[in-house]
Amino acid sequence: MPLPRSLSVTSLSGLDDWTEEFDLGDAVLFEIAWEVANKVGGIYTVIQTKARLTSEEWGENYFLVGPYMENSVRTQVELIEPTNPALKRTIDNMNSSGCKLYFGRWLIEGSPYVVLIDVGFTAWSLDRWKSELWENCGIGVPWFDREANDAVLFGFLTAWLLGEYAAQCEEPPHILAHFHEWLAGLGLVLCRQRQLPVATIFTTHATLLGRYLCAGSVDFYNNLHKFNVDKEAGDRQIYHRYCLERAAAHCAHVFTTVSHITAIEAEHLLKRKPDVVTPNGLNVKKFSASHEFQNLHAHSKARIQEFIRGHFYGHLDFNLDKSVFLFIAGRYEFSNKGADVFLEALARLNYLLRVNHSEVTVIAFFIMPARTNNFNIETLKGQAVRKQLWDTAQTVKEKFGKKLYESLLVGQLPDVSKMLDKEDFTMMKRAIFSAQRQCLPPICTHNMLDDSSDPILNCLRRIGLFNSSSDRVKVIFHPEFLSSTSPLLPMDYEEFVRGCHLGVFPSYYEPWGYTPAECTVMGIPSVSTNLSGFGCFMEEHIADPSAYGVYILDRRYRSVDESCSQLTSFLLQFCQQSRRQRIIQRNRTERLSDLLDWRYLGRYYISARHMALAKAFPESYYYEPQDPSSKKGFRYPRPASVPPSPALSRHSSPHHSDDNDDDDERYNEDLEAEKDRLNIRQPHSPQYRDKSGLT
Ligand code: G6P
Ligand code: 1S3
Repeated sequence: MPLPRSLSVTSLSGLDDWTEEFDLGDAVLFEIAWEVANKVGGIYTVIQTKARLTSEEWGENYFLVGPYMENSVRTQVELIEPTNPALKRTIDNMNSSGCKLYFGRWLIEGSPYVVLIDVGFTAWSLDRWKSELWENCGIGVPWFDREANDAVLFGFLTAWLLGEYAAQCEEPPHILAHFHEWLAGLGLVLCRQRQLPVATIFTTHATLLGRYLCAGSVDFYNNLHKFNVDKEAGDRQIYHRYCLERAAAHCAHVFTTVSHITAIEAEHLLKRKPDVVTPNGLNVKKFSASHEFQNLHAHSKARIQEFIRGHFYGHLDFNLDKSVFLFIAGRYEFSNKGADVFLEALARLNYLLRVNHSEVTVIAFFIMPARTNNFNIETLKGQAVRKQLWDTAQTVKEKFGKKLYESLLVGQLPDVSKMLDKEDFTMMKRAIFSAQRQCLPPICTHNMLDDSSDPILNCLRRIGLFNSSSDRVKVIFHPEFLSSTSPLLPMDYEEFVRGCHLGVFPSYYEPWGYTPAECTVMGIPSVSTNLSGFGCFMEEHIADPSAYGVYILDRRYRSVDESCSQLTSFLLQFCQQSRRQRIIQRNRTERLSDLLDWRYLGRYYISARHMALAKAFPESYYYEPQDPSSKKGFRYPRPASVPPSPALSRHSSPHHSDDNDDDDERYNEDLEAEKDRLNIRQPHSPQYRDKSGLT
């Protein structure tokens, strides 16, 4: 008996309502990806963050399917007996036929069920399955491509699982299978070729050819319609992978991708226009007090400042309180992720800050994993020296405090000149001497294996950013993902992001881009581009993105040099903001988080599933496409209060300077920010203008 489960999404803080009347009936959803309980990249984040919402919608009828990876399973999955009788019979049958499948609960929010397949266990079938693939689909996979071999095994095993499940059901089932990315795509192709009763969705998170072409020196977006796709794939020795990807896109009942820009790319490179664009969301956590995220920023920033004190020991000739922390993070794809443009803009910013005698120091972090053999000595020494200075100060402070206390006890004001003895001075001098340094503070925190050919280091050598005293822009390259157990910078990624001022992600190839989205939900401004899915999405939904701390760099219609100038201009504007302006801007940024919440963006997945079920099972499901003109499309208005522009800033009280730090000022700042949040003020000034004259 079908369950009358109707899905609808209610309004979030004024975002548009949406209801899709849709009875799931007895449908069962399998979501299949190589990154289920297996962290490789962005697809893991999609599946992991979406799990709570999808579990709420599908309950006991939701199963994630991924590869069995022993290490991840040990820490993330609780293995249990399957609860669904048909699935239990399916797994038992497959396991008694030479496969190894595990069933469990993935220990993340929503605790979804997972079926994990040990593909290596069935490697004995690889040759047979490859020849079947060749005979039935004309796709030949070479022996040396290990990833493609895994894709073949995973594909045949998932198709087997779905076919067996269908056979084990007592009533004709309504199975919906959602496959992510080419590595999982073959299962979909086989479901269609075997005519299984399965509604299929294929989501591509990046096209293979797009990623390869962009990494080369190709003017990708202006030539999308011109590429000879077969030749390009053949030239890069990925023709078989490309065939698997293209076959999955064409066989799917519903084809989706993560952004409009990747939809255009898919149309040209995979030759099918996506039916639905499914933007990536996040699991947004709201604090009970809205200013809590500002406190977290201050707390994490203090921890980064401590690290900086150690890293720059002997060269701390800049004001840490007037320092701005920028960062780029992600997979180390130098030009695809825009590290090249960021470095060039930093060099220009350094020049502008120097000639303007700015008091601001910029510290730019590069968090991109590369091949290393551990931390370097100089970096570790920096933290040890800082610790020693701290301990010395604590010892002296204690002695001083004790003498002061004793003097007060006998009713005397202390003679301050006698509070410290010779020994104390000797100890302090020794500490100061040990904190002298003959070399410049290091750029890189680790020993790089490919130091001489590393693109970031080579670019820094060329542009001459060496952390010298006269530089207003300092650089720290941390070629490893962050971890709270690191002896150097013991912070996890989220804590680190919260403590920074601006994330800079000037990507050239970025189908979505989680890094700026994560910044936004934490209330940290970021730079993205109009070639990233995230940047385009925000441009579409916000009237004046930069006022909300979402700077969108034009990498589509400008040359690289022009984009570098525009980025320099953004960075300079950002550096010219007062603390109050940064606080206001962070409040605005954080206000956008509802837009990136799965509770809002999950609607596109619901539509795609509904559409697929209606296509595969027209007798049971009906999908009526919505009239596009009836969708108003939500847009955040331009903020009504004073924009966070340096030129237009006002003092919160007549006697304070912009960067005054005392508590009154902070209170005023927060009050101003709160007024701004509640839109109490009247419209005050025209749109934020670029004053730097750089663009
Ligand atoms: C948060 C805190 C404030 C602090 C500020 C520093 O807003 O609540 O107390 O003054 O961060 O901001 P900044 O942009 O200078 O790091
Ligand atoms: C891809 O991961 P990437 O960093 O290789 O998928 C992500 C999730 O959809 C997406 O955010 C990213 O842009 C893609 O590039």
